Amino acid sequence: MTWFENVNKIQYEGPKSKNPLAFKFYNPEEQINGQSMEEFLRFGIAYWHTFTADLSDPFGAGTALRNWDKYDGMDRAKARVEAAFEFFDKIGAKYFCFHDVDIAPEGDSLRESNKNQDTIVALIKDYMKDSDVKLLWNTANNFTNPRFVHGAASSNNADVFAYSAAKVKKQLEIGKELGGENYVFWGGREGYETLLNTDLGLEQDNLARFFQMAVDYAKEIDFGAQFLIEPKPKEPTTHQYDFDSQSAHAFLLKYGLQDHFKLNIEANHATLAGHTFEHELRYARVNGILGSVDANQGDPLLGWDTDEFPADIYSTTLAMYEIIKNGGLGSGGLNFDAKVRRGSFEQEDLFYAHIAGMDHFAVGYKVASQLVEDKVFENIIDDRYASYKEGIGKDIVEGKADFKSLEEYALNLKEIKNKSGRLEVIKATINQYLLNAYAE
Ligand code: XLS
Ligand code: CA
Ligand code: CA
Repeated sequence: MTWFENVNKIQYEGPKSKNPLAFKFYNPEEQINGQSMEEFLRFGIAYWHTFTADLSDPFGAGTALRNWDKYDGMDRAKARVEAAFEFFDKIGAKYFCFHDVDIAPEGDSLRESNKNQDTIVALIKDYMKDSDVKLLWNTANNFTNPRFVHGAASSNNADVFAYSAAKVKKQLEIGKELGGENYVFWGGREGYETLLNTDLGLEQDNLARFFQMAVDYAKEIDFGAQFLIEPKPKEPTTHQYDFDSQSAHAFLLKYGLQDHFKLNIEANHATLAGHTFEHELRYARVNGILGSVDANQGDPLLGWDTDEFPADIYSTTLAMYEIIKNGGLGSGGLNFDAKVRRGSFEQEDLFYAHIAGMDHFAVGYKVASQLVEDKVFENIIDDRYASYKEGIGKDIVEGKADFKSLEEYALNLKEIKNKSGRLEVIKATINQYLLNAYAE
């Protein structure tokens, strides 16, 4: 039985290939800095967008044609597992990610939902035995069902807090069962719609209590996955508590959770927060909390979370620069939390889209490696901050200056000379690296 009969295993054919079912830039075996592209990039497939979603949007019904949709319920869930593992093998991705509700339907009770999870998890485990695909992360969907209308861990309703905890407990057990390398918390409904009926202080305290319970339980069952918080500023709530990297970091520090969590940075969430993707990565990197990446992009003309496949090689280059400077993503990876457009409804579009995403990150990786090797940004920054390497600047960073010594210094300054930031030449240099990387 095959679910993608028109597609064979995707091969690398090089930049000149015109075959839409081949990689042009992602060559899994190519060595960069003593590591293969495959080892460094750690691509992951998002189960929800690729196998579960039907491409509906708030204005229209689903358009996706998926041949496993001829089944219903648990039969469909089983067919999806088969299709998923065929897809992982053909596209050559070594990781996948899922929410509980992506892999198995919810039952009429929590008990029945858990039973459905167990059946499908056993099947996934069987497939994993025969392949080298690993679980990058799993998570509990505590946002879709109407019970989460007022939030999950930050709900005003303690019964919902308890129910949410039970769902995360189950997913921690499943993560352990499947050898998950990370576990994600995305607070889709952890925020508020209006302050007029919200106890913001209690909600945040409860969210922290919830995270601490998760940390304690993972320890109790000896589940060593890296915990990740995925920031997003809004959507579906008006204001989400894990707004961006910086606010998620402040939250972790306030509640003493910083040793247990890193961040899962999503490109589209960065732009929704009014930041660039690289800003979010940089903030996480310099603070030692860059854990994993949800690789997609938004549409600057649409103000919502469009989760498009990454196509902007300027952005993937600057993102890969951060990841290289971070020394890679450790147990994290590049998960395509991206969906084909509603108009790209054929099954083969899933391959075209992932090939494009993988190629665009491969380009970014290659160009960023060259930028790092040539110390392009390092030299610019060294030169720009040179005033802190000697004299008064050195005193400041070494803690030898105070307001009195600085005043004395300033009173004797004859003239302040600034240097140009040279932004135009820097941008031109990046474009030159991009254009030259594959020139003959
Ligand atoms: C939604 C989020 C979500 C998380 C996992 O915007 O990206 O899919 O990645 O719950
Ligand atoms: Ca995401
Ligand atoms: Ca998203």
